[in-house]
Amino acid sequence: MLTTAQVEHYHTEGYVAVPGFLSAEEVAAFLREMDAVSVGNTLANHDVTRMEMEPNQPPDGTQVRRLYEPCSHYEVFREFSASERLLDAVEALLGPDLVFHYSKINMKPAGVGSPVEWHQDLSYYPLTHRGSVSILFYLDDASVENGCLQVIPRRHQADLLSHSTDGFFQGRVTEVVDQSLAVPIPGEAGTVIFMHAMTPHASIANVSDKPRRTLILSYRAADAFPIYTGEMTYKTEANARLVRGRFAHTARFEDRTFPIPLYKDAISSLYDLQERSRQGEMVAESV
Ligand SMILES: O=C(O)CCC(=O)C(=O)O
Repeated sequence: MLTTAQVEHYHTEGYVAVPGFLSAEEVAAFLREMDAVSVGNTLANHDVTRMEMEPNQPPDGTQVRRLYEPCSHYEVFREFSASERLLDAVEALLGPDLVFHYSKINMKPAGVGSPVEWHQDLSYYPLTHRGSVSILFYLDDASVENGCLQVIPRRHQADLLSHSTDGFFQGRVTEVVDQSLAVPIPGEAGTVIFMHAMTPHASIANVSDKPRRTLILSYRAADAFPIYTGEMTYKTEANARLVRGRFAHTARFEDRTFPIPLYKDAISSLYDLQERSRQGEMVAESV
């Protein structure tokens, strides 16, 4: 359970880190399952419905960038996503009625792990209110060198930063981010970070010789309903399920206006979108 001070830190700073949330046995069980799922996949030949590979490796390279939706596909993660201990912590932040939204594992392999650029999670999936938390579990010791999470504290209550260029969603902040405000959150394996879905965050590429595998789960209050923004809403809602309490019969509204992500093309992930944005592909074509 979270302490009152931890809950307060979350609401004031936009995140709270809790060391030792996972036991060494839980971390080991997760890593075993991830190894079993990843084995045999290569850049040239992998299960595209279950994972994404690091692009900068030879065709027979085996470095996985992301495992999709572990809490829907694999029992050990699914059970964890509905576990009392975790839901008690989420309830302390969001209230008694909780919807599991999505999950993923970012592998950030040693030497090649892709960067994640500054963004706010709600820019991808606007909700009727901001009661949504992204929860990151370090499965390796995470340091600045292997790309631990960085956040900008106390920015979650302001308006959404711009994530668009020429009207098209870029999946990353498109205004200048004051790097001096960034706070890295290193932690040992088993550390969890509860991060408000409006908190700007990023992580650098992993140039170290140690992996930085991170399990990420998102939950929202049951009365935070998705705002329909097109096909991507179906995609981000595909695995949503009530995990505690009751379905909401009333949607709660918070912001009078909220930016809608307009996608230029279908994307496979945040990495794909941010990469295309860096290459300048996600802007209006010239006529
Ligand atoms: O893996 C990370 O460092 C950040 C993850 C993240 O922000 C994301 O996948 O949306």
